[in-house]
Amino acid sequence: MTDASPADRPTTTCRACGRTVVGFLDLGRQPLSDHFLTGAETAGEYFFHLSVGACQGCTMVQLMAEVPRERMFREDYPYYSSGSSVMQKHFTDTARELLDGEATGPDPFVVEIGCNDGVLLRTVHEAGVRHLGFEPSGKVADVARSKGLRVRGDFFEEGTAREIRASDGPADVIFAANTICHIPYLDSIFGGVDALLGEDGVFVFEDPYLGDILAKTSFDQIYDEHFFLFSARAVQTLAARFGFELVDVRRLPVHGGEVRYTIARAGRRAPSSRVAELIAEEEVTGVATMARLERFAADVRAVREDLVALLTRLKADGKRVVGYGATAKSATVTNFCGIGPELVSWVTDTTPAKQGRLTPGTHIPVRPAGELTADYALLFAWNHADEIMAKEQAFRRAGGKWILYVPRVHVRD
Ligand code: DWN
Ligand code: SAH
Repeated sequence: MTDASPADRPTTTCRACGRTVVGFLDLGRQPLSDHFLTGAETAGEYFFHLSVGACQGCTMVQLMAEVPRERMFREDYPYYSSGSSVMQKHFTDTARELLDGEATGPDPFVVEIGCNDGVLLRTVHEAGVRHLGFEPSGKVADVARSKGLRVRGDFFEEGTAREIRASDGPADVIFAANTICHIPYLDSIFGGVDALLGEDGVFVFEDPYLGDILAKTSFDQIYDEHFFLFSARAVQTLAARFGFELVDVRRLPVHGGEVRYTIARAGRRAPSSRVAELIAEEEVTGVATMARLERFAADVRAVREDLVALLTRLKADGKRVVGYGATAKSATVTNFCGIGPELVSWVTDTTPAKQGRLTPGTHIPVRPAGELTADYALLFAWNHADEIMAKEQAFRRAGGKWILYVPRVHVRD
């Protein structure tokens, strides 16, 4: 792939501020990252063009094209948040923190956007605190309901938020994990937050952090669902545009590096020093400058070359390589690198909804987790490396080796 000259780069309109977004990385033709297919479905598979750019006004990094939300978040959306024990603990701890620090009034009300299978709200419910989850994906929402949680099966947006304000009153906390970065229609989100949040309430959300993505070359965080790659500076500008203020940031180790943003109505809370510190750090590393982003794009192409070269060599040597974790992220890696079943025999995954199906675009079979019999396992779920390697020690003892591509392609034996 050759670099386009600046004048040739694609542009679009920023979904955060309306100014011009200039593309810096083209990841090509890509499928829906969470659409695991039956054999019969491969013929009519949906594809879109995945490329990413940065706003020349507010610096927000974002996709250059949108996939309609109903194609992604459907009845059979197959990601279940409780599939990782580390994430279960993370969300139990997060819920306790919100309950202790924010939901302290006489009858507090906690709302979650994208509550999925109830991994966080469960703790809120057990504490006897009034709650509501918004979750448009049918089956995962049903799992949350089976835990006794109150879930509205709709997209959170201004209209649905206003209805809840009218029926339930103001929220003390509106929380979202790995969901706000999925939502291009930010005007409607902030309109909804404005309608539903109490005067002294907080809007707290955590998402993959651009600074970590650049530092680790984790380009697999870019896929249809991840519309925005947030930085503190861009989120601060965004919040201000809607009459809110970024009052705290916290770096988190989960999912390869995230930031939790706390937003309040402008002037209601004194911002912590962490906000200015993180933004200053972003200035030093040049997080959203075109020069840094173009360097990232070059790093991404180098990872592709190294990974394909390694897998091709292993195949020539007669080694069996399997994938570990049929992640949404792996759609970007396999489709961008052209990795199909000839290089990776199958992918193992604990999620029943993915098993017996084929990976999006590249059609690698997904098999249930069982005995890991392979020479090499390509760790697509690298963000859960500690949890997975701890339970797969027999694989290593039997001579199996892990292949990782974050932060660069390497083999761990
Ligand atoms: O933002 C998103 C994040 C939170 O979840 C969504 N857009 C979609 C999804 O992304 P992902 O699929 O890349 O997430 P994970 O958490 O990296 O997916 C892990 C996959 O690996 C799941 O399919 C479960 C599986 N797994 C496994 O087979 N054995 C996970 C663990 C921990 C395991 O031990
Ligand atoms: N919060 C969970 C789930 C993240 S996956 C976690 O961190 O693990 C993203 C979730 O957001 C999906 O379950 C999807 O159905 C949901 N979602 C997407 N757009 C939404 C919207 N506008 N309102 C509410 N939920 C939404």
